[in-house]
Amino acid sequence: MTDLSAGLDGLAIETPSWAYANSGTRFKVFAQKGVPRDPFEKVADAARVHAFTGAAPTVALHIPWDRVSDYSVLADYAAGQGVRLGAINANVFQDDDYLLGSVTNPDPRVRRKAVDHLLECVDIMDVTGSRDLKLWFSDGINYPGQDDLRTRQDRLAEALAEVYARLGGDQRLLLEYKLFEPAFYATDVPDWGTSLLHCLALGPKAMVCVDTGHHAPGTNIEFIVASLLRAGRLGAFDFNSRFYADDDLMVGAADPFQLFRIMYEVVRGGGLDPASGVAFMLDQCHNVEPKIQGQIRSVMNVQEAAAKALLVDAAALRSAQDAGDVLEANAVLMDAYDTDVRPLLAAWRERRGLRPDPIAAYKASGYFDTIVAERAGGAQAGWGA
Ligand code: RM4
Ligand code: MN
Repeated sequence: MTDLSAGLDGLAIETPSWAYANSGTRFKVFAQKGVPRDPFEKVADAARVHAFTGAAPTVALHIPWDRVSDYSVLADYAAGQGVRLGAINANVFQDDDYLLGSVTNPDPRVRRKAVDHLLECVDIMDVTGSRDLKLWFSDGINYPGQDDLRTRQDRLAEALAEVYARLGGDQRLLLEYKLFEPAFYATDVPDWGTSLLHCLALGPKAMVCVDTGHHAPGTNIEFIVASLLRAGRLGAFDFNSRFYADDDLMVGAADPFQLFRIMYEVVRGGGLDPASGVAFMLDQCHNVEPKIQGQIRSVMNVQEAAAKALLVDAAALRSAQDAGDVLEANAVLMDAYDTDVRPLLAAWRERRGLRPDPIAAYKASGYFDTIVAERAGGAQAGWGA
C-alpha cells in the first residue's frame, strides 16, 4: 500500500472555537444539547477532535467571543487537554459603532476603537503563544457614492500598518477577503488582489487568508492558491463549503473535486511542508448537524483530499504535459482523484495508535452523553456570546 505519511504528517488542521458553539442563520440560532458554555469547554471539545483524528492539534480563538480573564490559564488548560491555542481572530463586526465600518469608518473615533481591538488581540497572542492574527473586515458600503472607495483603502492601509508594526518577530497578520456580505455594493477587502496588495505594502509577515466560501460562484480557487504560493503569500485557508453564498458548510461537502484541485496546488507548491507556513484552518458553522462530529468529518475530508493530491503521479503528469498529451495529463490527475484513499488513511491512523474510523471511535467514547449531562445550567456559547 502506498505510504503517504511524509505528506500527511505535515498536515495539521486547526479547528475554530466557534464551530463548537451555537450558530445559525440570520433567521434563527438553534440551540443544541451539550454545547460549550465557555472557552474552556470549547477547547475541551476541540481536543476530542484531535484525540480521534490525530490531525487537529490547535484551536483558533475569536475575541471577544472567547474572552477570558487570564489567557495563560486557558493556554495551560489547552495543553492539559493535548492541544494548543491557534490563531487569534479579531472581531470588529458586532458593535453598533461599526455601522459604517470599523477600520475604514469615516469617524476617526471608531477607527481608533477598531485598531485598539486589533492591538489587544496581539497582546493576547503574546500570552497564548499564537503565531497568527486573522483579520476579516465586514467593512464596505451599500450604495455608490456612500463613501469614497480610495479614502477607505487609505484608512485600511493606515490601520493595518499600525497593527503590523506591533507584531512580534514570529507573529503574522493574515488578511482575509470576501466578495460581499454584509456590505452589498463594495466590500473594502473583496478579493485576493486587494488583500495581496495590502500584504505586499506591509511586509513579509503579512499573508493572505483564503476562505473557500468567500468567492463568486465558479471562481477558480486553485488558481488563486497557486498564485499566492508562487508569491510566498499564502498564509492560511479558512476551509468550508458553499453552494450559494458564504454557507460555512463542512469542507469538501459541496464540491470534493474542488477541494482536491485546491489540495493538488498546495502539494504542487510545497504548501504541505510545515516550513511553508500555510495554516489549514476550518471556518465553519454546524447549524443542523452535531458539531464535534461535524468537525471530525471536516478534518477527514481535508485529509482525504490531501491524500488524493499526494497520489498524483507527478512524473507521469509532467511528461504528459510536456508531450502536449491533453487526455493523458487529465487522466493522470483523475486517476488520483478517483482513488479510494480511505484504507490508506485508516492505515495512517493505526500506525499512530488511533482507531481507523474517527467518527465511530468518537461515538463509542460516550463523550457526547457526558457533555450533555455535565453541561446543565449556565448559558450556552453562541454568536455574540
Ligand atoms: C467571517 C470570516 C471570519 C470568521 C467569521 C466568524 O465570515 O470568515 O474568518 O472569523 O466569519
Ligand atoms: Mn473565514
